[in-house]
Amino acid sequence: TDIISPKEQTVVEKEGYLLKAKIAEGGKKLRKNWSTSWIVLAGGKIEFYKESKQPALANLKAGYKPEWVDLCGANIEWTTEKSSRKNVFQITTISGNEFLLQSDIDFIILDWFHAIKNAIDRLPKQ
Ligand code: I3P
Repeated sequence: TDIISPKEQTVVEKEGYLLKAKIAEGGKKLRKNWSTSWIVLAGGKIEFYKESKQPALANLKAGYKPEWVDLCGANIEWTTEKSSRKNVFQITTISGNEFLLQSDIDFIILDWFHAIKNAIDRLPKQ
């Protein structure tokens, strides 16, 4: 169709499945709940979709808004303390939201770490 979401006009730098757990909101600790998420890195932010991109696009037409993270001023670091899983890194936003992302596959999580770190480093710091 000719229907193009404004979102789709930003360049998608990377997308794919990772395990995600949000562990804090506005600095307040949340109960950890890992789930598979379709993750889209684009336009200085990360969007988290519950399903694959196709159902997600159908959702967009219905006005579905994915959860998203503003990477401006965010911090990214590997952590071995916040999970018993391997290959976990944490993203902390300026607003005090904390997310863990994980993949058992080394090159997948490494690619994601570097893509997100590069995106953060290209953005203004505040
Ligand atoms: C949590 C669940 C998580 C685990 C977390 C548990 O239990 O098992 O998978 O995190 O460990 O508390 P529940 O489902 O009862 O909330 P990891 O898989 O990342 O280790 P934690 O409390 O040490 O964070």
